[in-house]
Amino acid sequence: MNKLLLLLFAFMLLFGSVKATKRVNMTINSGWYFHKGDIAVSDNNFDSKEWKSLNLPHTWNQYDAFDEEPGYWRGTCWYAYQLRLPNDWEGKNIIIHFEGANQVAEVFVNEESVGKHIGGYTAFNFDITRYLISGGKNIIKVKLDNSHNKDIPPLNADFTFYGGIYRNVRLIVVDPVHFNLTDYASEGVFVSTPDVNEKNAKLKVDGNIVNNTGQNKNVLVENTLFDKNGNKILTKTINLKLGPNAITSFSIEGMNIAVPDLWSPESPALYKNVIRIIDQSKNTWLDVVEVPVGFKWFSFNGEGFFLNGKKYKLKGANRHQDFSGKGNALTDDYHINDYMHIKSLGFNFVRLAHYPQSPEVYRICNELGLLVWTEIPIVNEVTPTQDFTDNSLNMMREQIRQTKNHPSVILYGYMNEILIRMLSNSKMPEEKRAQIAQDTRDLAHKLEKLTKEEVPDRNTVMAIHYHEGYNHYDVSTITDVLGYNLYFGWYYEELEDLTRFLNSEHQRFPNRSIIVSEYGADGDIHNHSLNPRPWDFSEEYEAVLHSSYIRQMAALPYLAGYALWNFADFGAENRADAIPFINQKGLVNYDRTEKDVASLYRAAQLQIPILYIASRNYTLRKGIETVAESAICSYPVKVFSNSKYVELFQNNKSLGRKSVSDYTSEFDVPFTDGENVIEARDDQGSYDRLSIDFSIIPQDISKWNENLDIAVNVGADYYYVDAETKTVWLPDQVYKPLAFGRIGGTIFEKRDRQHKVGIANNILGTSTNPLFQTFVEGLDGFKFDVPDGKYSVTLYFVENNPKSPTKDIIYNLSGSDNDAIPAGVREFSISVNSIPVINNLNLARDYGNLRAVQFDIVTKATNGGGVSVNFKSLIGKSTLSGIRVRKL
Ligand code: GCB
Repeated sequence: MNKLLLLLFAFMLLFGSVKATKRVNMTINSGWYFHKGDIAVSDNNFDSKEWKSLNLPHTWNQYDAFDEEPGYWRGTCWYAYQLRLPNDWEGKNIIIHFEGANQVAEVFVNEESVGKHIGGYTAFNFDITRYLISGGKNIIKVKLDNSHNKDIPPLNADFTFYGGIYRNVRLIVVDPVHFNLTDYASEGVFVSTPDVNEKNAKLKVDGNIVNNTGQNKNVLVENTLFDKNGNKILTKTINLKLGPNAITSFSIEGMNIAVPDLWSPESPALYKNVIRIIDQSKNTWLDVVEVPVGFKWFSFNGEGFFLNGKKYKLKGANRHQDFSGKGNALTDDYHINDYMHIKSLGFNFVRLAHYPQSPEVYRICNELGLLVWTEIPIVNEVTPTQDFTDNSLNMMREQIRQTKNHPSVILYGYMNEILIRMLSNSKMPEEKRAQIAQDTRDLAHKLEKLTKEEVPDRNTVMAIHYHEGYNHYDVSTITDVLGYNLYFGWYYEELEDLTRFLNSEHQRFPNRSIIVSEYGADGDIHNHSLNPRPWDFSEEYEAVLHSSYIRQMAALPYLAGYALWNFADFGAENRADAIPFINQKGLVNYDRTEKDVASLYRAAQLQIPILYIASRNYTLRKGIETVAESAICSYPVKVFSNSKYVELFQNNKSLGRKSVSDYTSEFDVPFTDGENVIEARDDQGSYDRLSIDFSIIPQDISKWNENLDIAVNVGADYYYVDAETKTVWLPDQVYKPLAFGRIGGTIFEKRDRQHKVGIANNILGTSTNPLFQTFVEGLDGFKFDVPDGKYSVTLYFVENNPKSPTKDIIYNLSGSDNDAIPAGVREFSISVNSIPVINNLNLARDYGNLRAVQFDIVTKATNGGGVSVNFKSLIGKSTLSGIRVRKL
């Protein structure tokens, strides 16, 4: 067509003489049926109790991934939906689009299979037009299986693989001539910005058009770019001949934008690119797609990351896609809220760990200004089969085609700690290792090649763990950027080893582009410590670790950036820490309420004044008087701030002004019994306030009369507040006259990793893991020098004997010699104030391993003798996890 005709056509469009056949794109999430377990495709017995009505998003592992039973249900389930076609869809093409279903889905329409999809984290769709009956009721069914499958990544990982149709399902209704939606469930149109600088930007559009009519078609493809205010910047139109029942590709180039408004996290300027298919003969728009465009350029090298010509530090958070009580079945609002929350803490970067996330996530990141690392879930190890390779490559291609239109995406990743299984198996022969490394490299090279072909304008990345093996086996040199998941001061070594290690890697590999792709500590808002250490799960240690990392990483100029682990706590079925089945390295809890560290990042990263009194979740405190009879307990209070000085007040009295370092200042506060109003002010005019209800325990408890209640978390060095009962559990201590404490015994030190006391197991029959996970063995007694009176004494026990996982295991107890007896083979008797109360307590035999056992005993203290609990070992060592004495 000549220019004149094009002009004429544009004129007609302007004055509305061109009709638009609108594309319909809508969710069909409501009114599905669900059947747990496999059935025949012909089972339409939706009224039976085997089928349950529900709305999507849905997962069948919402609850069982968090109950005491090991594992969660993995197998085949069915979903069904009854679809009636409106009359005006006659003659249209109908595509059913799944944003994500975990993990192998087969879709049926009216009992005919329309296709199968492998992989739980990418979208897929099918053109179901020819299977549908117009005017009648159509039954769509999805057979979905989340069984473990050695050929589908992820094979195993530290997160729960919830099964279900856990994202939106959509119907897309289009003219038979439309952009190709079934090209790996992409939009069928790909917009790129091949060359951008401050003065000029180039825009390019590629795509495929499906012509499902039996005739040749002459169409126009019109591309229009609008700026953020809706002003039209340019239009370019091309002619295209579409063969009958064929897919035709097109490309529109030569579009230049002078002085583009650049996209960056600080100023996420988005243009809108509208691409239309116009049927010349009928003056009709046949299909239209809108794609956001952000003009920017970026690069990674050994000196760091550069955005729009300037050095730029990526400050990021990883994020998993599940939520308390819901598993991964989240509506879009949950996703949007998370990324708004991340942005509000001053981050400019996110790693979508460990899998592609909902389409809404990428869209919101474009808008908010969050740079994105997206990855496919090849975690821990690969299977050396052709199917695993094919599935991985397919997932990567799906991920890329589905997300490459998003300007926020800069990094495509494909492996996480991929040698960890092999490298942590010290017994594996070298030959086997070399083979695994070779298989892993082969797959990585294939994924690398595919990614470079698909998105030459983005960078590739993988995340490795702290092990020289990645260099040794040449896995660390494959991607453009290397992410290091580093847990110094948590799983290994000390906090300051971070700098030492990164500097040495940078010196050895000066051209390597490095991101710290994970770091963090588990923190529970119910555990609080005056001497925070790794694995006490205290909020205080979590803050200590992050504060150290923030300081160290800010001083490493070559570091491209970081992404902490993790924005939020998340479901991880194999964990049994303070809260079982949850990885608690979040800045926010599983329900997104904040932990202290969230505000530490606010102070460190936001350019606005921040002042925050820390340990904010710890408003109910107890402590022993610092000086006898002073009725005062000195207790540190930290304040996070980005000002120079902070002044702290307690009940209106100034405690002085202190300088801030590492965004923190610390005060010693002389807490008094009752309400303590703590106020902070800084030199930026900010103010914060926290009311703390403090109960002082006298050093000499022998005259304590009112509300005497002493609860001791035996074996623990931190305070623990029971979330439900609000009982404050004090740290363990050794008995001194006039006070309380244990007599004899040693704290059990055998968490399965460094620095730890206690055990990292879920305790059955209780929701208070931290009370039971620490304990003392071999103790002789526990004494409280309380005044005369009536008391309730509660004793808490747990058996920890990995060899006795079930009740009623018969031990050969004959001829036992104490030292040779494994933990758990024990029998002891307890007397309270000389009265035998529990005889021959054999926890393993009578209650089984790892079950919370509790006895409440009523006793009387007379003649100044206090409450005295005595342990007599009969076999092995006595044990005690907690003790509480309450005045009745
Ligand atoms: C890692 C893994 C991540 C885990 C995390 C942890 O290195 O990449 O999936 O959740 O450590 O908390 O241990």
